[in-house]
Amino acid sequence: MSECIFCKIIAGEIPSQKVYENEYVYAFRDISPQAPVHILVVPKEHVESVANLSAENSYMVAKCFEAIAEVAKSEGLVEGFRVITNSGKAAGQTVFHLHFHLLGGKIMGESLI
Ligand code: DGP
Repeated sequence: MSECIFCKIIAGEIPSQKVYENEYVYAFRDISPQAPVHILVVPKEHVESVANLSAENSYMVAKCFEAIAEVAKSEGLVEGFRVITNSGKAAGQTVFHLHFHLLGGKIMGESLI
């Protein structure tokens, strides 16, 4: 059985506040929100981070971004939103299953792009 927290969330072994799901993608509210809307969008297939993407598995990034566009709309983020992914410890990645932070519901500063 996988020891990955996000694999367990996707499998329903750890509870989460699901906001979206399809064949490829699962999206749920971050446990420690950094903005009024803070949703994690993750591919169902386990890959550690952007550093582990290749021509074989990069389709999952497109699937995640298609989901992000839908979720941003359903969350009412019409004024804009930010998408962040951390790749590796030095970037602040703490869960080693590729994920995109969808942040919105407040005016974002210009720091850190
Ligand atoms: P990162 O630092 O980019 O690896 O982000 C990991 C995020 O995952 C962090 O914002 C907190 C969130 N997180 C960690 N464990 C859980 C959990 O069990 N449930 C939920 N909903 N979020 C979690």
